Amino acid sequence: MEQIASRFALAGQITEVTPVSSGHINSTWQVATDAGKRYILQRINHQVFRDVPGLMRNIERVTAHLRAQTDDPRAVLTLVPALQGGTWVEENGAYYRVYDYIAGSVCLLRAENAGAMRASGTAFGRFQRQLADFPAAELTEVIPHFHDTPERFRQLHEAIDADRAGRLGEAGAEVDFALERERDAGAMVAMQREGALPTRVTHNDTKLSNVLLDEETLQPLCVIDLDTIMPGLAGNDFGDAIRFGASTALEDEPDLEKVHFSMPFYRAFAEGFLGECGAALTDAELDTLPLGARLMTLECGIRFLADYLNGDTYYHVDHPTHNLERTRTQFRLLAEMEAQEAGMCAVIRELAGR
Ligand code: GN1
Ligand code: MG
Repeated sequence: MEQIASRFALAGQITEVTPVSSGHINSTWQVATDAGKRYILQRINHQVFRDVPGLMRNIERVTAHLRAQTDDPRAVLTLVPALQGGTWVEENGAYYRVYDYIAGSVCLLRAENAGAMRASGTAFGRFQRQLADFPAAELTEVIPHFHDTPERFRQLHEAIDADRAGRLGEAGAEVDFALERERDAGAMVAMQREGALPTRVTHNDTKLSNVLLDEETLQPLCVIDLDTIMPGLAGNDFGDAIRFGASTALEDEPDLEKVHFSMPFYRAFAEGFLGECGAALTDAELDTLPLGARLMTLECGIRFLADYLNGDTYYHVDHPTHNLERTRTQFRLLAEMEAQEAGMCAVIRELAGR
């Protein structure tokens, strides 16, 4: 890894490269140099991200646009140029890039209080607002049909029919839960197709853990994990953040008794998010925010489930039932959201004041 890192314009000589275990797709290392600098080195999963130049171009353009709107060096990720030019290097068919490490920052895997969710809402709402004038159509669609829930159901059906890992018997209840919800899963994409929802620049992986907070004040610094920036729907960014952050437990908590949808966390995220970008959203978009939360939770659950049935070919797993446990937390959350739908809608109406 040291050899790869040395192909980037780092300050000083590399003293240490340590793996960072986070993320389900890419691989990450922290690099330190004798100039007292730290960097984040990542290997981009090329099986998942087929068009690395297009992906990197999206990140270059979006970070430049954000950079022009702030004086705070910690408010935007900064790509480190490769020595040969460009912002990534290829070696033996693998692709790598380096970011400056953002000092004095933390990211949270779980919201311990509403303040963390409010900060995350502020960060993603600000991201949305600051990119409102960016031409979304000029971005590469890095993963086509990424949040196309009916397409995700098609992939689930394929996984069920093939039963490649022979696990279908272990997942009967989860498969039933998913299929009961297939009929309504196309609501967002249908609205998008009909032109009822504007296409925005979206992040598409708005987990709490994809926001860096100042380690002292816990105020939001910047949004990270920019790989899935694409044209998309605001309701999906809102929804994916709720799916992950408005849970009382980790995404892979095996004890379902600990997993609950938290209305206070939901409300806190909505306060932060709408406080930043609420005025820019259309009435139709505001109406889809609670729906986005349900659909993103359903979609993420069926993606974990399909990967479980396929034998864990997509997400990193630590043990054989990891994807099944992830599926179960998502479906538990979704069931609770369904029961509290009216309350979720009322919060948005109240905060948006429309
Ligand atoms: C993946 O790699 P990571 O953890 O940032 C996935 C997201 C899922 C998420 C679930 C490209 O993101 O779509 O919502 O896991 N990213 C991709 O935690 O598939
Ligand atoms: Mg991601």
